[in-house]
Amino acid sequence: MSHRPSISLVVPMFNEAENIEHALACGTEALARYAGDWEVIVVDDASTDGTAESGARLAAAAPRLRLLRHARNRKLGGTLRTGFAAAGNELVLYMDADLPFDPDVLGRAIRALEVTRADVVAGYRLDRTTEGLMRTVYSYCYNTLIGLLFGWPHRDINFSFKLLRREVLEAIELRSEGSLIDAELIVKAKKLGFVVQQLGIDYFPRVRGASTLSSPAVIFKILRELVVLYPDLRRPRRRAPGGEGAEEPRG
Ligand SMILES: Nc1nc2c(ncn2[C@@H]2O[C@H](COP(=O)(O)OP(=O)(O)OP(=O)(O)O)[C@@H](O)[C@H]2O)c(=O)[nH]1
Ligand SMILES: [Mg+2]
Repeated sequence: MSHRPSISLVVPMFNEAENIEHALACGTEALARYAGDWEVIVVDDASTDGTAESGARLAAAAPRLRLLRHARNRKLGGTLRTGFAAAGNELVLYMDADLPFDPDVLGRAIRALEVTRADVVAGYRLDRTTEGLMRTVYSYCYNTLIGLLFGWPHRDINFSFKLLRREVLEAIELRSEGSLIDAELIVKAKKLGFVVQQLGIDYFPRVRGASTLSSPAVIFKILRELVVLYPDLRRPRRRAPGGEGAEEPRG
C-alpha cells in the first residue's frame, strides 16, 4: 500500500457494556496496522448499562479515543450523525459495537478503495444465513425495495461496514434518525456522483449483549422515515463546503 491514510473509526453504542472493551481493542489493533494517523470516536446513545462509564475509563487511558455522549437516546441515525460530524480524518469507518466482522478487513477495504478509486467501500455479508431465516428474508426484501426505488442493486444496505472518504460525508446532508441512515448514506452518495464499491466480508452474528435493532418497531420506523425522506433521497442536495446544502444534484 503506497500511503497509510488517516482514519476515524466511528462506533455507535447503546448498552454495549459487554462488548465495548473488546470491540475497541480489536478496532484499535487494525487501525494501528493499517492507518497513518487515527482516532476512535465512540458515541454512547444514553446507555443505561455502564457503557458510558467503561467508555470514560478507556478514553482516560487512550488519548486517541474520544467518547461522545447523548443525554437522551437518539437511535442509530442520530448517533452516527454525531460521530460523523466529529470525525476529522481522511477516511471514516463505521463499525457496530458487537463486532459483526473482523476489523482487520480494513486493510482489504483500503486496498479496494485505492485500486478501484472509489469514494465508499460498503461491505456485504458473504453468508448471513447464520442469523436465521426471518432476518435473511427481511434483509433480502429491504435490499430489493431500496434497489427498486432508487434504480440499482445493492447487496446489503444495512451491514455496518462502510469505509468512506470524508468528502462524501461533507457533501451529504444526513437526516435519518433511525436505521434508514445506511440507505440514506448509500443512496445520497450514489445520487451525488460518488463511486460506491461493494466488498464481501465474513459475518459473525452477535454473541454477547442484547440485540436492539432487529425489532418490528425498528423496521416500522425505517419504512416511515423512508416515506418522509423519499423526495430528499431521490434528489439530494449537495452541501456547500462549510455550510448548509444549496446546490442542485449532479444526476
Ligand atoms: N445509537 C444507537 N445505537 C444503537 C441503538 N441500538 C443499537 N445500537 C447500536 O447499533 C449497532 C448495531 O446494533 P445491533 O443491536 O447489533 O443490531 P443488528 O446488528 O441489526 O442486530 P444484532 O447483531 O442481532 O444485535 C451496535 O453498535 C449497537 O450498539 C440505539 O438505540 N441507538
Ligand atoms: Mg449487530
